[in-house]
Amino acid sequence: MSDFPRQDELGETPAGLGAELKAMFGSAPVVREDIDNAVLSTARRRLAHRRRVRLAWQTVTSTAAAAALAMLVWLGPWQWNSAPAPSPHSAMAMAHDFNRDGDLDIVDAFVLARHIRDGETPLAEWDVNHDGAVNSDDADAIAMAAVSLSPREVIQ
Ligand SMILES: [Ca+2]
Ligand SMILES: [Ca+2]
Repeated sequence: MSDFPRQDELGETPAGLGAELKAMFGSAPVVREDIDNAVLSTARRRLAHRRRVRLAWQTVTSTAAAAALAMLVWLGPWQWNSAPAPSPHSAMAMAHDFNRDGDLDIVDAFVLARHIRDGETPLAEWDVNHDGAVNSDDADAIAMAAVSLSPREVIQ
């Protein structure tokens, strides 16, 4: 808000004010038409330049906002679904995950085979094929399940 009153707020100038101002300061200077036009032309060029810069800036910011939105939409499903899909082996891993890495794979067969080879006291979960004995057949069952597309069919 300007500190100066608007023209419509000033009302009429007091009588004789114009004549007194003219007496004090003389007549308003006469500006040659070519100088007036040059000033006006320069002002218009500068205003047009500001409008172009503002329009370019608006275009850049709008494009950036649209790109950010598109990126958000594009990346959104990956962000929201970033948890890996459980492998068919991971559900069985709890029972036969001998190396405790959260998955059933060939390493578990190797770990079990090493326990058996070393003559360690067998645990109940080592009897993978449920035949009542812990031997290389159990390690083989884990290996078969690890490479099977349907590990539940290999290990019951
Ligand atoms: Ca494992
Ligand atoms: Ca067995």
